[in-house]
This record gives sequence, structure tokens and C-alpha cells, in this order.
Amino acid sequence: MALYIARMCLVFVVLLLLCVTEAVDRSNFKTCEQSSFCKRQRELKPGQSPYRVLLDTLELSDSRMTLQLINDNNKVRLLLELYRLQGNMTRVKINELKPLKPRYEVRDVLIADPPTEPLLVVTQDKNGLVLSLGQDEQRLIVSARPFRLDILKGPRVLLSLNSRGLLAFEHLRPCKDTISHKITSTFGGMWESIKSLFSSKHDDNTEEVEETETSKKASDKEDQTANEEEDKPGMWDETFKSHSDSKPNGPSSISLDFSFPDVEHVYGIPEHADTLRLKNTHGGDPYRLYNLDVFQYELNNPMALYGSVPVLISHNAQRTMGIFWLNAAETWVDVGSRTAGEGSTPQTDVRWISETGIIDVFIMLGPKPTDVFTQYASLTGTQAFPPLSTLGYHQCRWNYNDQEDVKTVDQGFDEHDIPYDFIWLDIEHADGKRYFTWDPQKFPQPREMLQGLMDKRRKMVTIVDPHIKVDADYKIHSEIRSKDLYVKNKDGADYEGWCWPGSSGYPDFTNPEMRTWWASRFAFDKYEGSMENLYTWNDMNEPSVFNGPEVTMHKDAQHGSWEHRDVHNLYGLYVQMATAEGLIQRSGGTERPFVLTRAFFAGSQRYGAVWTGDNAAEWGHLKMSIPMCLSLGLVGISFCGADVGGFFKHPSTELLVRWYQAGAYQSFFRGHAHLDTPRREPWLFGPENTALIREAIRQRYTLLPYWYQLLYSAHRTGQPVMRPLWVEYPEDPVTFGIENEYLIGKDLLVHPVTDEGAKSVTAYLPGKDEVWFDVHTFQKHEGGQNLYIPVSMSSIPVFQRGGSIITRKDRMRRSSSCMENDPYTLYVALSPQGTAEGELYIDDFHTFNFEKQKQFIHMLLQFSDNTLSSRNLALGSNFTTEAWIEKVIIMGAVQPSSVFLKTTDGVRVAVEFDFDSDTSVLTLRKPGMNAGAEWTVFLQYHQDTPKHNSPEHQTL
Ligand code: NBV
Repeated sequence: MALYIARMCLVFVVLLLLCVTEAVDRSNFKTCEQSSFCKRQRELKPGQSPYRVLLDTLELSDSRMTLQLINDNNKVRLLLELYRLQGNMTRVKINELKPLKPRYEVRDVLIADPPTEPLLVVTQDKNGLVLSLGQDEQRLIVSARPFRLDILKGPRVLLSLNSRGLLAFEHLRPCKDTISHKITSTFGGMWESIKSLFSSKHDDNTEEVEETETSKKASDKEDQTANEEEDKPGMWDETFKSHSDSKPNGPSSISLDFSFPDVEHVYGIPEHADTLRLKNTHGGDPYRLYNLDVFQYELNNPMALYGSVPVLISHNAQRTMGIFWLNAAETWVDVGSRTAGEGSTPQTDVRWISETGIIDVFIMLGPKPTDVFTQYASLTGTQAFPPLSTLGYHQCRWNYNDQEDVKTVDQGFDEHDIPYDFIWLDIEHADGKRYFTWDPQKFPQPREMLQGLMDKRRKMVTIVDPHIKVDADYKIHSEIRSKDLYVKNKDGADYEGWCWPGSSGYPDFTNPEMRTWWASRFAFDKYEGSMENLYTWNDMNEPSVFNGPEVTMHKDAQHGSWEHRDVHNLYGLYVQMATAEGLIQRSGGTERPFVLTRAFFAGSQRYGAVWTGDNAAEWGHLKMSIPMCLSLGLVGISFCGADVGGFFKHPSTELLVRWYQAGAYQSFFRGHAHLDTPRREPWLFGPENTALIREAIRQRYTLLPYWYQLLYSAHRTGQPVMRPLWVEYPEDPVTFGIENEYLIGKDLLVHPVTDEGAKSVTAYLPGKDEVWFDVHTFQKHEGGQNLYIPVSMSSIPVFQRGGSIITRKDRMRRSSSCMENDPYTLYVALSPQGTAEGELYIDDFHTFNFEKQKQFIHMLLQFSDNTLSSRNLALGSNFTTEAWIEKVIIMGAVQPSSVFLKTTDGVRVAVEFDFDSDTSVLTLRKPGMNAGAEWTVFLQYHQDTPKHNSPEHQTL
């Protein structure tokens, strides 16, 4: 009882702290200096690599090359594996040759064993060897002494590994006496059996290797000097605040450096609340990748946040490349870029440091940004294609109090004529934070509530967190316990931590059996009160443990035979994976799921959407939402958004309106707010502001066909939806540092207003030979310039690229589902050459039939020679739609004398049109073609009419 009271007091104190603190409490989170492996690694000085290649250990099969490396200081050998992968990638793996016990290798992130290509040795001598990477005169040079890898194209070095000599691999070692004792007493016989298991084969990890003569000599010497290294503080246990981390395996960290000559810009490694372009970390902490629940996170620093994707992208005007560091342990990344200066050329040095695991690196050689995205997608998969409705607006708050509240808010949207698709329920909806249940007082009739929403073609999301209340009467808990599927603590008992429900167990989602069981809980008959229009939100899955070190799980907790240390950054991915699987299974495999997650890792894109967690109602946070989502998009996670309005604090009305305007142009669009904030449904700020918010949300709904097509394309190809300008204009250095505007796809440029009291923004319109059309006024602007744009409260500066066709639905309704068969308007923005191109994608908007049965419409829309045409790209599909083309708006046009439409069955009809000579906009009224049909529209000109930049006359 006393213990219980003490624990409750602790939770109370934690909650109190959560409510009163104003900014992140940095002391809760480690700096590199406080993280013993990071400190040890960072103390190493460049230029002193002890590693040497034993060239006579070379083994080469068709696609795999192995070599042994020896550390001349301690004589420990490593095994280097090199693979040339299909699609212009190289994989470099380094592990101990004979580890004392297996080291963790990440699972379930790669979608398959990456297909390889033959590796050819071009030359070999005592200094090293040269391998051909097949393509484009690309070669890989392995230097022996010290060990170093260089990837070249012709004479040019693209990338070097260990050129600064910071490869450091802490080999597993038997612990020295006292510590060994401590561990033996803690683990009972377990440690002894582990030792005996490996001792037969690996008495000493520097020991016998099948040797040729040279390596034998080396090996003899090794035996005399091996394991003479001194232990350093933190190697065998570590304390942070009141938490101690027993380290039964001792030190096991790894590190490697990479250098990019001629590169000044690197991006990626989310999640950080920091600039898009990575900053130099000298003099401060490295960027940290360790999934953490950071309360009131600060902007502009490299501290870890909720998710981690260990992918870094380098870019210069000639080439884009990527490094994918496949390691799920706590990781730190140092970045140092130098610009061209007197006597020096630009270069970026990067160094990765992970606490444990192995070095497994994929080098994506580009050369174009789009190639890097394709390469990465071939390894970890693409964005899940979400149901259309999830691209609409989501209304969330912690919490909608009860069914009545849900009903009132839902009606509020109708009364104020604002479309929305989803209303969300946070943790208070469940019975005592027992997820998969409903509070019997507040939500006595969940099905009735869901049916009410369904009748309006709207949907709901409930939160399902992965901490499970320890309560014998709670079925979810008792079943997980009886199946023995909880994470264990270091003593082998179920790990328990404090979270919202009080004492909680944490399902071991790394175990496939756990995931299968979890998925089964989403069946309609298991998750009582659920219906097809109920989807899921996974929060707190870093995992968040209120009384754990750094608010997360103890690193020495056990997931089967692996430590939490090994898998920490994967936990959130596994939770979302199991949840998405559950939503798929409940429909018998037909329906596409929607799961929002806070924690993530490489590959999380396959399971749903990500949001940027607990931001604040501040202008800085609004601004930061752009680089944060752009960074995620660069590493495959395209379905990203930030809490509109800011989670903590109450936004000023101006900030709220501006946030809606910006959020309407980010992939995942959800308003959300903290429990303690005043209500902020869109109509609570006076009619004028309601109108502004309504207009922003409406703009989002009109563009849903474009968003949908882009998400489809992200799913098929791995190309990001929100793109930094440099992705589309890779040769224009002006774009490399821009993060206050971005492209949606390649054709819409958005520069949201993110400054308080702004009277103007200056947008950079890229592309010297291009033109851009203001989507609101149709005014044309030249590319390659900074455009000064006066703004009012209703302004959302958005431009359409000349040369593009964007499909929209301009009729407003209650929700996206109500718009499914509504007609389309084609917005054709002509290039200076009088051409344009776009796509239209349609399917049933919610099932997997587009993939399994090829049931979709995909049309290529093209304008050239005064002719607009629609051609089928979905050969073999017989999907049909009732939707038709109700209008075509052509920007940058010249007035034709007549317009006619020709369908594939040869029918020719005249099309009504008007022309606005002030704006040069030609509007074709009700041309009436079916959206899934092939057709051609001809603009006709009298012989003597000058046509739009077109050399030829289109006459009949
Ligand atoms: O479940 C409550 C909140 C949720 O509203 C928010 O979006 C999450 O990021 N949750 C965090 C836990 C409490 C945060 C103080």
C-alpha cells in the first residue's frame, strides 16, 4: 500500500511538472558528454586509425566481397562485407569477425534482401584493391593501411569512408572480475550458460582465424597484445539522474566517418526541431537519434525527438547522394561542412556513432535527388497509400469530452459550412486509460456515435497507446501477461513503468507473436464499439515511460534475447506495424488502414502517417513545421503534419488563422490542442476568422484530387509529396537553403505566411526559363526571381508552375467522401512554350483494389499545339467513374476562335468558352467528358490570329 501511495505521488509530481514547466527541461535528457559511449567515441582524434586491411583474407563471390580488418592497437579483427546493390547503391557491413556473442542486426526494416550486382576486382596490389561499380566509370577503392574506402566517378571522389580514421568498433569482451561477479549474481546461471554457449567456439575473439601466411604473422602478434585495453567509466554500467543502466554486455559502440568532397549541404536524419539544412555540430552536441517523449521541445537544436530515420542526404549542383545507417540503437551524428574559401574546397564530414549493433550502411549514389528517393524506397518501401478521406481535415483535441460533445462539434462544422472528415478522441475516451475500451459514462454508445458520423460520411480516430494498464481485470493486460508477451526487465520479470494508466506493461512488439495478437484485437468483435469508420492513433510509442531514464524504457530491459538498447528506435515502428495490420485484417484484407504514429524509424512510411508531436502555439513552431515535414519527406515519410494551432498554449487568433492556412498545404492536416487550453474549434473566433479558416480548409478540399494523386505517386515511386525546392531545381544553389517555402509535388509552390503581423512575404520563384501563376489571381510571374508579395489576412501565397495541369474539385461539401463523384476542374498553366502536363488518378478511394485488382483510372493530361488531351495510363484496368470534367481553366492562353471536343468514338462537339484578356485566362465551360475517358480538346485559331507561342496553327 505504502509503495502504491508513493508511486501515485510520483505520478502526481510528474503530471504537475508537465503542467507547470514552460520549456523543455534539458536536464531530463542526456548530452553527448553524459552518454558514455558518445563521450568515448567523440574523444577519438581524427587521423589515427588503427585499422588495417588484411588483404590476403579477400574472398570474392559473385556479388559479395569480404575482407578482414585488424585493429593494430588491440588486435581484434573485424569482418568487412561489401556489396554492390542494384540501382546504384553500395552496402558496407562491418561486424566483429568472432564476436563473443551475436550482435544485433536490424530486422523488419528492409522490405527484402536487396538484390545485388556482380562485383569485379579491377586491380589489386599491396596497397589495396579497386573494384568496379559497373555504372558510369564508378569505382570503389579499398585502401589497406590505414583502412579506407573511396567511391569515385572517373577521377572524382564522391565519398570516402574512414578517411578521417574514426572507424571505432568496441568489441564485446568478457567483463573483468568484479563486474563479472555482479552480473553473475544478478543473472544467476544465465551468464555462465551464455558464456559456455560461445566459449566452445569463441574463447577469445582475437583467436584462430583460418590464416594465410601474412595473416598468421599478424595473428601471432595479436595473441600477445589482445585485450590490453583499459576500461573506461561507463563501459560496464552507467548512471543518469536516479537511473542506473547495468550493461551486462559491456561496451559495444561503433562509429564511422564519411566525407563528401565538394558538398556544402546535407539534409535528413529526422526528427529534430531544426533547420532543413543540417548545421555544423562542432562546439555543440551532435544530432541525436533516440526516440524520446520530449516535453515542450525546443526549437533549433539537435536534441532527440519522438522518431528517428538514420538517413542523411548530401547535395550539390552536380550530385545528390544518401547514407542510410541501418542501426536502431541510440545514435549521434556529427556534421561538419566547410564552404569554399581561400585555399580550401567545400567538403562535408559526417560521423555516425551508435551505442551497439553493427555497422550496416547503404550508400545511395544518386546521382539525382529522384534517384536517391528511388534507391531508398527500394530498400525500405514507400509511403502507404492512405484512404482519400484521411487527406481531408481532422478535428482533434485532448479531449472531446463525451458523445454529446462529439455531436455538437460535428454539427458545428455543418452550421458553419466547414468541411471535415475525422473527429478524434484522445486518452480520456477510454475506461481508465484502458485502450480498446470506452468510458461507460462518457461514451456509453460508441456505435451509435460512429453511426451518426457514418450517416454524414464522416469518420473517427481513437487513440490506442502501447502502455497497458496492469490490472488483472483488464483483458488486454491479462492476456498479454498469460501469453508472456510483455517486455521483461533485466531480472526476467515483466517490465513495468508508469504512464497514463498508472503502472503499465509494455507489449514486446518486436515479437511477431505479440504483433499478431495485437492486430487481432482490432477485429470488430474484439474491439467492442468499433466500426469500419473508426481508425487509430498510436501515441507514446517511443516508448514513453514517465519514470524511466529520459522518460523512456530502461536500456537493459529485455526483448527476448535482445536488450532494449539494441532495438529502442524500432519500438514505435513495430507498434504502428501491428496496428496497421490489425486495421487491414479486420476488413478481411480489403480496406486501406490509417494509423497515425508519433514514434517512427526508417520504413515507418509503410504503415501510415506521422505528426511532429507536442509543438506549441508559437510562431516559431508554425515556421518549424515546414522543415520538419520536409526532412521527413526526404527520407520517405510523406504523410506528415504538425498540430494546427500548436498543442501547448493558446494561439492568438492571427496565429491560429495562419496555422490553418499553412496546415491546409501540408500532407496531414489536423487541428489539435492540449487538455488545458481553451476550446478552439474553427468558429470560436468571430465570423471574420471563421470565414478565413473556412476558406483555408476549402482550399485544401478543392486540391484533394492533386494530393491524392501525389500520395499515389509517393506510394508507387517513393518520391516525396512535400519537396524542398532543391529537389526539383537541383542545379540552382539559391534553392539549397530555402525552408520557408516548398513544392507540393513539382507543380505547386507554397510560401505560407508565418510571421506575426506580416504585410508581405518574399517568395523565390525558381526556374530561370519558367513561369509561375498565382493560383488565386492567375497572374503570371517569371521564374528565377524573388517575388515581393503584399499579403492580407486572407492571403495564402500559392503558385502553379507554368507547364502543369492540376486537377481540382471546386464544389464544397461536408466531407471528402461526399465529393467522391463530384466533377473535376482542370487547371492548365501553360509554359512559355505553350505546353502543359499533369495526371489524374481515381479509384474507389479506400480499398486495396487499386493494387490487387488494378481497379483505378490513371490519365495523362497533356497540352501542346493548342490541343488538350487525356490518355489512359492504366492499361488493363476497367475501373469506371461517374465523375466528369466540368471546367477547364487555361492560364497564359490566347483567345481562340472556337473550341471543340473530340471523344474516342469520334464524336465532335463544340465547347463553350470565355476568355479574360486581362488575365489571359481561357475558361472552357462544361466540356462534359468523363474523367476516365480518353478525349481531345482543340483550340482553333483564325489563320491570322497569333496563338500562344505556338509555331503552328490549329485549323480544321
Ligand atoms: O494523449 C494525450 C497527449 C496527446 O494529446 C498528444 O497529441 C501527444 O503527443 N499525449 C501526447 C500525451 C500527453 C502529453 C503532455
